[in-house]
Amino acid sequence: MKLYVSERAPNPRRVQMFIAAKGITGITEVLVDINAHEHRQAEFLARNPMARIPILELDDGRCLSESRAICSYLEGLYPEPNLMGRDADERAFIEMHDRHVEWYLTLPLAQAIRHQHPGLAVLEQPQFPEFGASQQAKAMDSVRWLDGVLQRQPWVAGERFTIADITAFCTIEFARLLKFKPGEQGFGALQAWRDRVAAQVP
Ligand SMILES: N[C@@H](CCC(=O)N[C@@H](CS)C(=O)NCC(=O)O)C(=O)O
Repeated sequence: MKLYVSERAPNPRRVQMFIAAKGITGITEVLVDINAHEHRQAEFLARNPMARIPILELDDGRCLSESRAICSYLEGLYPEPNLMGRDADERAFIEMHDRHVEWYLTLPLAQAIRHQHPGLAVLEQPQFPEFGASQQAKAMDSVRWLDGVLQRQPWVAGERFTIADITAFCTIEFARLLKFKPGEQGFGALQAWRDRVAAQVP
């Protein structure tokens, strides 16, 4: 299998961390230069018409995009260590936590960066800085929420490390582009959790 990734991009990083956490080997990484718009060329669009990375190209040539779908596929192929839930109950609750992070933290934060950071102008045109600032405020509400969650429990979805921690970690790391460091902004539980995740997964 081949995984199409790009340097410093948070969504491919989610899948790369998932692969590392599972100890999966043998997937070849293909580097895509999104700043040079390689992902908007016909060859790439044939693999994902949405022009987004990551993509997992299967050995039969089919291409799977969307980070969570790729993770679900890999979880099925490599069940251990389990990162997405062992039964219907656990699967549903882990998915809920993962989606809370993705929709209420990752998405506004990504918009904040895409619309405010000069380095993202090559991908996001036109940029609307005011919209970006409004999204940053929403993302900060979710940061407060997540810090509260992590004051009560060790991991985002509860008592063990799951895909929800990977999604949240990649998001918090991406927020460095806005000079966000949880510990320096009073989010001690979030910082301690971030350091534990960093120590656990390459
Ligand atoms: N929902 C998608 C989002 C993928 C995505 O937005 N990837 C970014 C890189 S992190 C991308 O391909 N950006 C290219 C662009 O904005 O043109 C997923 O979960 O994989």
